[in-house]
This record gives sequence, C-alpha cells and structure tokens, in this order.
Amino acid sequence: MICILGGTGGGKSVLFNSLVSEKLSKVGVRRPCTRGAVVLCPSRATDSLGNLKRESGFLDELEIIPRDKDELKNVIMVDTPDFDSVEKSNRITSNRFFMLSDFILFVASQEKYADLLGRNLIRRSVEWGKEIIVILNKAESETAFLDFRRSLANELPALELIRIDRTARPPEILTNSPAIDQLSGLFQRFQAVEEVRKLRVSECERLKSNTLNSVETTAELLQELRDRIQIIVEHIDAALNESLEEMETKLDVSASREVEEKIQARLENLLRKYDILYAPRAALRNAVQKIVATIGGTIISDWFGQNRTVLNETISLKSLEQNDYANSLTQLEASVAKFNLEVAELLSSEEDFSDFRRIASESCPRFSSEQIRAFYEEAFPEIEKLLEAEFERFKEGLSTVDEIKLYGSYTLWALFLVTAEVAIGGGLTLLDMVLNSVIVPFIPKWLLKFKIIDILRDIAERVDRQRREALRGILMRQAEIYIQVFSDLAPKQESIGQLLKLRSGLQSIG
Ligand SMILES: Nc1nc2c(ncn2[C@@H]2O[C@H](COP(=O)(O)OP(=O)(O)O)[C@@H](O)[C@H]2O)c(=O)[nH]1
Ligand SMILES: [Mg+2]
Repeated sequence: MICILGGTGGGKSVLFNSLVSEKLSKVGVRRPCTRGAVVLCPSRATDSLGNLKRESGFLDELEIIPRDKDELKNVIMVDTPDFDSVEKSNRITSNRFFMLSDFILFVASQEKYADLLGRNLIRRSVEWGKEIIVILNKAESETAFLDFRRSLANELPALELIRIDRTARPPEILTNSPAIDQLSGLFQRFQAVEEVRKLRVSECERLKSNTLNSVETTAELLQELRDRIQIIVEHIDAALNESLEEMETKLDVSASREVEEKIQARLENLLRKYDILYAPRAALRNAVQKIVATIGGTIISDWFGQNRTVLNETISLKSLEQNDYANSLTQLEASVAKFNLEVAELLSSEEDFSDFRRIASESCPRFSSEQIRAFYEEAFPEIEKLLEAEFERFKEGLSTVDEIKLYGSYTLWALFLVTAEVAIGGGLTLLDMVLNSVIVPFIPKWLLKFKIIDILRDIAERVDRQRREALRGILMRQAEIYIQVFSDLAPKQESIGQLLKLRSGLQSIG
C-alpha cells in the first residue's frame, strides 16, 4: 500500500493521477478538494478493502476503484486527504492511512516545505521505520530545493528527496515528467512478489512491536492510575475516620450555668403557657378517636375542639433552633470544614496529586452551611412524631384511665419535649447533667409513680444515638463524594487484565 500524504493543495491528487496514468482523483483550486481518500487497487483486493471500509468506521468517504494494470498488480495506491485539513475527519483518515501504509510518498510544496506539521510527519515515518520518499512539488527555484534538501539531510541523511518542477498552468495530470518516471520505478520494484513480501514482513513486525509497546505502556499507565487512586481513597478514608472520632468526642458537652438557666426558662415558659402546641397533634387525634369510641367522650371532644387552631402547627426542628443548647450543629459544621481542609492538604502534599486536586476542586462540591443545616433537619423526624413514638412506648401496660390522664397532661409533653431538645443539642451527657438539677423539680408527684425519670433518660438515650448517627452520616456523605468521584476514575482491574492478555497473545504470534 503506497500512500500519498501531504498538506492541502500540495498537489497530491495531481501526483496520484500522474502515477496511475488516469484522471481519477479530483484536482482542485478550491481546496481542500479531495474528501476522504481515493484508492486504486487490483480487483482481487476490492473485497478486503471493502471490509476495511466497513469495519474501520472512519472511512465513509473512501472511494475504491478496481483496476487491473500489469505494473500495479501488487500495489494499492492511495490518494489521502490533507493531513492538515480543517476537517477533523480528513485528518483522521490521513492518519489512519499513515499507519496502514507500507510506503509513503510525502508531498511538500514550494510554499509549504518548511512547515512544522509536515516535518513531524516525515520524522514519524522514519521513527516507525516506514519507507518514505519526500517530493518537493511545484518547485520553482533551485535555492528552495537545496535549502529543503539541506535541512532534511541535517536531521535525516538517508532520506530520498525528489523534485517536481512547477508547470506553467495548473494541471490535472502530469505527462512527460522525468520525476514521475523516476517514481514509477517503485512499481517495477514491487512487480517482484519477493519485494512485496519483504516489505510486508518488516511492516508487520513494526506494527507488532509498536502495538506491543503501546499496549504495555497503556497497561502500565492504567495500573499506575489505579494504584494512585487506591492510595488517595485510603488517605481520604483515614481522614474521615479521624474526623469522625474527633467529632464524636466533641459532641459530649458540659452544662454551664447559662445552659441550665436556659433549659429551666424553657420549661417554665412551656408550663406557664400550658402550650397545647406541644401536645403532639397526631397523638391527640389518635387518643381522641380511641377514647370517643370507648367512653363517648364529650369532654374530650370539647376540649379538642377549643384548641383546634393551635393544633395545626407542626413542631419541627426549626422551632427548636433557639433551644439548641449545646450546638451540635456548630460542631458538625466545624468537623465537615476540617475534614475538607484535610483532604485539600492531602491533595497538595508532596506526593504528586495535582491532577486529583483539579478533579476534586471541579467535581467534589463541599457542603455549605445551608446544606449542612438542611441535612441535619432532614436527619431528624419532626419532633412531634418522635414524641408520639415515645408516648406509645410509655403507655404500654398502663390502664386506660392512666392513659387518658397522660394524654391530657401538658406537663408530660413539656417534659418530653425539653428532654428531646436537650438530647438533640447536647446528648445524653448534657441531659444527665441537668436532669436532677433542672428538670426533676418540674415533675409533679403523680407523674413520679410512672417512673418518669427513667423514661426521660431512655428518651434522651435514644435521641442521642439518633443524633450521633445523623451527624456521622452527614460527615460521611461529604467524604463519600470524594471517594465516589475518585473510584469512578479508576480503570477496572479486568480491563488491565484484558490488555495484558492481548499483549501475551501478540507476543505469541510468530
Ligand atoms: N501551476 C501549477 N499548479 C499545480 C501544479 N501541481 C499542482 N497544481 C495545482 O495545485 C492545486 C492543488 O492540487 P491538488 O493535486 O488538488 O492538491 P492536493 O490538495 O494536495 O490534492 C490544483 O489546482 C493543481 O492543479 C504545478 O506544477 N503547477
Ligand atoms: Mg487532493
């Protein structure tokens, strides 16, 4: 396969037509004129070229012309589109034919011979060990030719350079050109099957060693990337565990005089107002339905009716914000910020993680205060639901009379509520500190017989557990973003395995 390669308007198509002695490829003043490639081949090669076109997926515009010419019986001639074309598909086609070619005719023109892209292509041909002849086309001055020859010889002394003089008028095909006669000598050479075979064998060996090299380097690079990702993920994991542990210890808070006073004021306020708002709505509704069914309940439904408006309000964490005595939210924010900082430091450490650093800053959003707040609220159910569940637990085994009495007790709900608030804000530690000094004085004697202190402690314990879990979950969620992004980048081990298998398969081909 002899491929004519070169830049736009260099005269490739004219050269192609001249070599095959037929005006087959369009020659153009309006450039680029050749789209896709024009291939002239012996008719016995048509099928394989057809397959190549179908399988390659990039040769849509490949024009295959079967011609049985004696001097071309072992040759496929290809006129390629410009390797420097503005059309990407042309550049790709040209590059693929570069790889497929056994022999390259590189066309440089007087205007463009010093061009860097062209020089790179010539260099690459030599690196790949491909046979190449360079043609200076449309040559007008001897100076330019000598200049070109000198600069090529400096770098690539063995390179053959042929000059084709510029004709007065733009031709479609050149006749009576000594340079074309000289190039046609190639066809004579490849009339001998032995010559063709030699060329093919060495080309196949080159392809094999080039492919082996690429496969090996690719497998190594992928493995290296995988290893680096594993290291960074392990580091992030370690940073997360450290932050979790630290946060955990800081969640235990001490009660101050000020906190105690706040809790006390809150309880007093709740009880003074006899604030029905804090008797959970649904619990009341359930109770009323049940009681109405059993005792006819005029009293209860009257009482319920009077307070209907207030009952439509929901107690959510928002209404608790001002009562978040010990500020576990602040602690969470600090822990998330510290964790993010640690990851940033990790990515800027002396190990070269600069690529990961960029990825992290582009693809790993850091939670804002608002987001953390929203997650925190989301993590707790509405307080009224929580208290309802606590109440359900509490009334197990009580008599109906006691149950009714408890449903109607503002004090009970106020105690439940404050306990939950304290536990959400400062955990069991805080509750234990203020339980006897601040909360117990508010418990009336009749409630004490229900072992209410133990029950409040139970509530606090459960809420504390839930709070810790929620806070941990939010911090882990931040870490998960990094871990996910980096893990998604890691090439699969099995892909690397496939490459290595391909390599040993290639090695075993003789
Ligand atoms: N005057 C003159 N024009 C030439 C010569 N060789 C090629 N051309 C013109 O240069 C233009 C581009 O040639 P073409 O073969 O289509 O270039 P390609 O883009 O490399 O295939 C055409 O108009 C050709 O006729 C030459 O020796 N003299
Ligand atoms: Mg052309």
